[in-house]
Amino acid sequence: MEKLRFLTAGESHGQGLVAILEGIPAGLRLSAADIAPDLKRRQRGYGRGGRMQIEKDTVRILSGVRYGKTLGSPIAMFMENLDWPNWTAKMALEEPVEPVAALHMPRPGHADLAGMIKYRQEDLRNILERSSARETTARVAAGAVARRLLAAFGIEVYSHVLSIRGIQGGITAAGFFKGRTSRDPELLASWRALMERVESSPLACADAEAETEMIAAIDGAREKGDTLGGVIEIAALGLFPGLGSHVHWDRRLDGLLAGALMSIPAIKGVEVGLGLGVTLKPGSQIHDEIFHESGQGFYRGGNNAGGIEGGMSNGEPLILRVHMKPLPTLARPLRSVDVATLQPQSAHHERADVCAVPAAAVVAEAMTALVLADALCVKLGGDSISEMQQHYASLAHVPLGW
Ligand code: EPS
Repeated sequence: MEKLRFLTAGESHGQGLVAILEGIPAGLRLSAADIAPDLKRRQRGYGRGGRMQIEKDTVRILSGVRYGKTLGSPIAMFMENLDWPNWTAKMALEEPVEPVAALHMPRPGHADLAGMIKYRQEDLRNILERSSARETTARVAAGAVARRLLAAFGIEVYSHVLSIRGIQGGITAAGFFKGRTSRDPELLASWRALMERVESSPLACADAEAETEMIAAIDGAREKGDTLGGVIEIAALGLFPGLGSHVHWDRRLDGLLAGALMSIPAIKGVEVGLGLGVTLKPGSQIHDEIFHESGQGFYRGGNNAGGIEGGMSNGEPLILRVHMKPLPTLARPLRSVDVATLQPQSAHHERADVCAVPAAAVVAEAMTALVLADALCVKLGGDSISEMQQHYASLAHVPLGW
C-alpha cells in the first residue's frame, strides 16, 4: 500500500493483539464503538470452536485520536486476549521455572514444519502462536478504521458466504446487480436489507435453504473430526472510476486486492467478477458493453469485469470471490512425523474451529477496505478529510466525470 500502512503484533495465546495503522488523514470521526461491531462479527459463525466462548474482542485506541477525530498520526489499537490468564506459564516471557512440554508433531497444511525449519525451532508452539488466525483480529480493527474512511466517501464493503464444501447458495451480488445500476437507491436499499439478514444468519449466508445444508455438512465434519472450507463473495459499492492504475504492475487494483486477500491465513484463491469463467467463452460474450445516458452518465450492459478494468475501478460494483481451504487442525489428525524422534506420529491437535469461513469473510472485508482506502487516499490526495472532500467534489465537474 502506498499511503496507508499497518502492522500487527501478538501471539494467539499471548497477552493480546496490537494494530498500528498509519496514513489515515486528519479529521475522520473515530471511536472504539466504530470498531466494535466488526470485531464482534469476526467472532461469529456456526462451526467455530471453544475459543470464541472465551474471547469478547474489544479494542482500546491508544493513539492517533483526539476529541473523537483522527489526528493524522499513527492509530495504535490494543485488543486483549481474555484466554491469556490460562496461558501465563506456556506463554511466559521469561524462562519457565517448571519445564513445559514442547510440541513436536507438525500439522499437514499448517505453517508448523516449514516454520520450524526456517526459524530453527524445536517447539512448534513457537510457530503456531503467530501463524494462528487469531492475528486477523488486529487486521479487522485496522480494516474497521479504513471502512470509516470509505464511508465518508459513500463507499460500502459487504461480504457473505457463498458456499461451504461445494454446497452453493443461489444468491450472489454479481447476480443481484446484473444489468442494473447499483446507484439506484431502491436497489441499494434492498441489497442492504439482504445483507442485514445475512448478518443475523448463523453462517452469514444469503440463501437460507443452502445454509441448512451447510450446517448439516459442518455437523457431519465435526463428528468425523474433520474441517471444511468454502467461498466468500465480497461486494464494494459506491466506488467511482479511477482507483488503482494501469500504468504499473504494483498500482493495479486487482493485483493489490488479490495480494491482500491471499495474505489471509487459509485463503487459496481470489477471483474478480466472472473470474476463472472468462476462459470458457469468447470475448464478445465476456466484455461489458458501454452505454451513456445524460443524467446517469456511463453504465455497462453487465459486470463480468467485477468493477475493475485495466487495473482500475470502473464505477461498477467491485465483486470478488475468495476461496478458503479447510483448516489444518483436525480432531482426527493426519499422519506426520515427530520432529524430535523422526518416527511416524499423528499430527498435533489443539482446540480449533471446524469451519471459519464466516469469520474469514469479515477479515476479507477488512483487507478489501484497507486496499480501497489506500487507493482512495492515493487518488484524492491530501492530509485531512476536508482536503480529500474538496478533491472528491471536483471529480464531478471534469468532462469525463462520473
Ligand atoms: C486457531 C485455533 C483456535 C481458533 C483460532 C485460530 O484457537 P485456539 O487454539 O485458542 O482454540 O479459535 O482463532 C482465534 C482464536 C480467533 O480469534 O479467530 C488456529 O490454530 O489458527
